[in-house]
Amino acid sequence: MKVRPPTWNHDLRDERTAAILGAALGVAFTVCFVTGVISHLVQDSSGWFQLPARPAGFYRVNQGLHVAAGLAAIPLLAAKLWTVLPKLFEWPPFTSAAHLVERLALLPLVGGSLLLLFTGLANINVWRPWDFSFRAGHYAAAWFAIGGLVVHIGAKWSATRAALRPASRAPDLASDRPPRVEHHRDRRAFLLAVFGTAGLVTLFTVGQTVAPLRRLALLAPRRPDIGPQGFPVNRLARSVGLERIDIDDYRLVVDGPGVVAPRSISYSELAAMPQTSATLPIACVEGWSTTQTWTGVALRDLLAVAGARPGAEVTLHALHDGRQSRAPVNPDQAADRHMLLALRVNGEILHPDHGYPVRAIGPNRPGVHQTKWLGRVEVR
Ligand SMILES: Nc1nc2c(c(=O)[nH]1)N[C@H]1C(S)=C(S)[C@@H](COP(=O)(O)O)O[C@H]1N2
Ligand SMILES: [Mo]
Repeated sequence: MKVRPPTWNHDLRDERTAAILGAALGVAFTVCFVTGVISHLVQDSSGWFQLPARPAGFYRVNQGLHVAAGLAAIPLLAAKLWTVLPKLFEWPPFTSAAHLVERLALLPLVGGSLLLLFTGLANINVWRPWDFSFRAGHYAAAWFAIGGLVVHIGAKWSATRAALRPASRAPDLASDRPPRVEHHRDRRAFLLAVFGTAGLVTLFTVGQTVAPLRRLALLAPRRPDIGPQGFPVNRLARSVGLERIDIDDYRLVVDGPGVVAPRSISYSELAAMPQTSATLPIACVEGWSTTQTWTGVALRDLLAVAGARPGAEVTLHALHDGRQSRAPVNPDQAADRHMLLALRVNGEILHPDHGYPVRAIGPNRPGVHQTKWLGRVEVR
């Protein structure tokens, strides 16, 4: 005789419920994986993979999808784990070599998924209770999870397809009793609650990047319309000691082996150069974005003044050191007329927290590359 806690026999723990939740998670994880790999490669400045400047909003959509799909996956994963929990206590633990492989793949799949959702959620809330690099750790966990997922899908493909057939009368996972009629009603209510929760999580967070829904972004870590000059700030000028800059001493240096005439340009000289305006988003890797109209000197105009060779690789340097103080500009973006060194936003001089005196802002760049408090443009 087998002894189990009574809830182990819950009717909702059947193949069909598990299959429906699994299929939804498969979609969410695939979206997260593809968008995540793109974002990772884009941030890897040495990388072979470089985003073109156009379409200007691609990265914003990529990252909005990444974070939205990850957030929606949290209730889905919780429900899925609850549904299959009895299986983890199955005895004997495996019955064949194939079964053993399938079960071992659950370790990276479940472990990796939990790690991804936890670190992702913590990171977008700017809470980092670990000492590894978030990006490296999150990326490594993604490969574990996706490896486990591929094995899992391979092992479960036909069973899942069978369980998803409309007339499926899949047996209870944990007992041999035939399903009851009410069972289907209960399952529908359970799935409605789970997908409803995922939907509400999306509705109350996605306004951080989908402007028309911004008033509903009640669960989002950042409200897209709150902050100096009407949009948010993570990194304050105070935190890098740049809240007061002596503008008469300020110089933007343009140098490096890629220029024939290195320059050191004052703020008033920059303001006297031809000004270009562009409406462009800051699209943070954390999934929030804000679109503003920026005005300043086009990078390509500045490069022309310094006699940069065409196709040069540019690195932007902030006036501070450390985290996020440098960013690459690839040749396609450097040649774009809207790759700006902005002095103004919506007509106003930049607030110190938005990078006064000069910040980078260009099309299709991750937020972390839109360097604030620019001090140097290095050309190679
Ligand atoms: N110099 C500098 N520029 C920076 C950052 C920074 O920490 N230092 N943060 C970047 C990030 S991650 C984003 S998303 C955008 C907007 O960040 P903010 O919210 O701190 O303004 O600016 C970018 N520019
Ligand atoms: Mo960011």
